[in-house]
Amino acid sequence: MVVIKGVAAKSILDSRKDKTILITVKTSIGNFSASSPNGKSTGKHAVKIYKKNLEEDIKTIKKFSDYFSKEIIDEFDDLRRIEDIVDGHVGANTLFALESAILKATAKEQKKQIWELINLKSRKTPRLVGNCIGGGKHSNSRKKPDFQEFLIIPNLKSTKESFEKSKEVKKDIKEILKRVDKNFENKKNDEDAWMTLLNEKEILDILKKIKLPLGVDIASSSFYKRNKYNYENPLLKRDSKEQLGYLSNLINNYNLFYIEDPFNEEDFESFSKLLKKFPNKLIVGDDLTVTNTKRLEKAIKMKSINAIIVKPNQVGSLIEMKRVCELAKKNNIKIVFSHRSGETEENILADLAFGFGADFIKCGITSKVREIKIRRLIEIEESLT
Ligand code: 2PG
Ligand code: MG
Repeated sequence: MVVIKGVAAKSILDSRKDKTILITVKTSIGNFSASSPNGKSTGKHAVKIYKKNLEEDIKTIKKFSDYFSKEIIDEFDDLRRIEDIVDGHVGANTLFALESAILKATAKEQKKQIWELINLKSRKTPRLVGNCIGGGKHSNSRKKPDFQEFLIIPNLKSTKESFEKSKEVKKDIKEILKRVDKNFENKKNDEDAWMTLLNEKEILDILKKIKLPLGVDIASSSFYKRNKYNYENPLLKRDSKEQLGYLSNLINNYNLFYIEDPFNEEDFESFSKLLKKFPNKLIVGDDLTVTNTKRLEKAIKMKSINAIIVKPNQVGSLIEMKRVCELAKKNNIKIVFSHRSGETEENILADLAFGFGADFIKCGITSKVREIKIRRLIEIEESLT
C-alpha cells in the first residue's frame, strides 16, 4: 500500500509555452510527478482547468498537503477519497495531475503497470488517429483552413507499423504541399501538423491520394457565431442546415471515416441528423460531450454520436472519466482518448487509453510531446506479445 506523505505543486511550460501544473506526490516509496496539458479549442461545458487560476491552485495544494498525508491508496477507486478532500477547491488540470501522480506511485508499489490498475479487462491497443494538416485555432497564420485537424487513421497490424506509416505519409504530404500550395512555408502548428493556406477541399484532394482512412476535427464551435458557421471566406456563412449539406458532400466525396465536432457544442440535434445519414461513419463528440456523463447521456438519448473524445483534463476526475468510459461501452459508443494542443512530456495518456479499452487514441504524429505517448503505447503492446 502507498501512504501519501505530502503533495507539492509548481508551474511548468507546455509545448505552446503556456504555463501548466506539475504535481509531485511524496509517498512512503518515493516521489512521483505528473503534469497536465492545456487545450485551446475548449468546450464551453468543460470543467474549469483551475478553480481561480494556476497560482491559486498551487497554493491550495500546498495548504491541503497535510490533509493528504496518511491517505492510503490501494486501488484505482481509492482516488475517490482524494477527490473528497479537494472537491470544489481545485480545477481539472490540478486534479488530473494529482491523480496521475498517485496512480504512478500505486503502480510502482504494486509492481504493476498503470494500465493494470484500471482493470477494464481490455487487451486491445487503440488505433492511432494522427493530425497531419491543421487549421482553426491551432494555426496562427493569417488565413487558414477553417477545420482544426485533418487526420490520418492507419489500421496496420501493430501500433509501431501504424506509427511508421503515419510519419512517412506526413513527410510525403509535405512534398505535395510544397508543390501545390504556393504559400507553403514549411511551418507546423501547435500540434506539429502542417500549416497551409489551402482550403478544406484542396487539402482533402491531397489526402485522398494517400489511400488511408481519413478524418477531420472540425471543432466547429470555434467558428460558430450568431447562428452561423463563419468560414474564412467571408461569402461563406452556413446555417446548420447548410453545414449539414456541406459536410454530407465532403463525407461522400472524400469517403471520410471520422468526423469530430461537426456542429456547435449545443446542437445535439444536427449531430443526430448527420449520424442518421451516415450510421457507418464515426460521428465524434468532443466539445459537445466534454468527457461528462450527463452530456454523454443526452447524446446517447438523442442518438447524436457513435464515438466520444475522452480528455482527462476536460473533467479532471479520473473516477468521472471511468464512468464516462463505462457508459460509452455499455452503449456501443467508440472511445477516442485524446491529447491536448498544448502538451507536456507526460505519457500517462497511453496507459489510461489502453487500460480503459479505448478504440482510438488521438495524439498527433510527430514532436517529442506527442511521440512520447505513442512510444509508450508501443511499449505496452510489445510487452504483451
Ligand atoms: C481537440 C483538441 C486536441 P484542444 O479539439 O480535439 O486536438 O484541441 O486541445 O486545443 O482542445
Ligand atoms: Mg476536438
